[in-house]
Amino acid sequence: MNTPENEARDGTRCGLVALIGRPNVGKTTLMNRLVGEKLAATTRRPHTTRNRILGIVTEGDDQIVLMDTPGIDQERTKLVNQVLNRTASQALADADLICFLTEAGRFGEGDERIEAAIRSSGRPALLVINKVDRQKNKEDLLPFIEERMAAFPYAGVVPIGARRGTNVPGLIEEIRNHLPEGPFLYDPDQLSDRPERFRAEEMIREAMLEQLGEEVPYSVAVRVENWEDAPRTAHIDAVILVERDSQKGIVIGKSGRRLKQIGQASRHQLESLLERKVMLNLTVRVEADWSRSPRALRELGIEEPR
Ligand SMILES: Nc1nc2c(ncn2[C@@H]2O[C@H](COP(=O)(O)OP(=O)(O)OP(=O)(O)O)[C@@H](O)[C@H]2O)c(=O)[nH]1
Ligand SMILES: [Mg+2]
Repeated sequence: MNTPENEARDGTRCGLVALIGRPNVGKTTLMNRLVGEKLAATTRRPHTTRNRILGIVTEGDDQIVLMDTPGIDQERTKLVNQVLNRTASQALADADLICFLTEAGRFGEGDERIEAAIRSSGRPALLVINKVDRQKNKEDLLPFIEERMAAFPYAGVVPIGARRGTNVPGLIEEIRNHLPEGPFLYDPDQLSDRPERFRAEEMIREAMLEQLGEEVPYSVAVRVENWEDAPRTAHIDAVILVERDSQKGIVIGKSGRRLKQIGQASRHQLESLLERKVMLNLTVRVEADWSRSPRALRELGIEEPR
């Protein structure tokens, strides 16, 4: 039937756009910025992102489906790392367009390896140079861009500052120019493939990682176990899963002070996400070696692709 609504949908463009790069280059910061909401945790530590998360940006007749991925890393001893790398590789294979994130002035061996993976994927790619605020002399970017263009035929090069949003509209424009024609994959109002519960877990995890710095390995997970919505308050029970008693002690801190701080910071974030009061009951539990167990990975939404 040719209703006005159907007609409006003719000529749409839609594509899967993978955000790929080393740990800590700012992929999730960029996704949150592009979508305009905090969908997932970002921290100053590497290995913050643990699964593929979709962020959806719909503008006019264009829909950009962003795939945030775990940073690609060399260390492959732990199952959790292997799964992370595979998740990122799968995103490469699925993408219509790749945004390869690098840091201004910091292109190393890890980046070269990723560039090689992009080459063998055969997909078109944009070189996105993030953290330009850190680059004192912007002219220094020019020889770098020349070098990269000589190494790989990027479809475009876009310097940005994801944290402050510098040139992010320019990046959106560039991505839109490379979208294939096709129908929208998601409802135009939808921002992510993840439910609110996941976003809540991410906020608690972010608060925890920020509070703990390097003291606890990233194999710490958060699980929301119960969630009840009252008219103006959400009651949320969440547990922080750690692998060892010693880690439990670190998270709880002296006379419970750490856990209290994590709880306060998370509650604050959750209240602005949910736009209502939040009663958060946060506990810590030891679940030995969860990061080595495929079952636990699946339970936590860290899929193990074939
Ligand atoms: N100076 C500066 N810092 C930034 C910028 N964008 C992101 N960052 C910071 O870089 C750090 C890492 O950001 P994330 O978004 O978590 O990085 P990621 O690539 O998703 O990292 P993984 O998930 O671990 O792979 C955070 O402290 C961000 O605030 C930027 O434009 N400028
Ligand atoms: Mg991330």
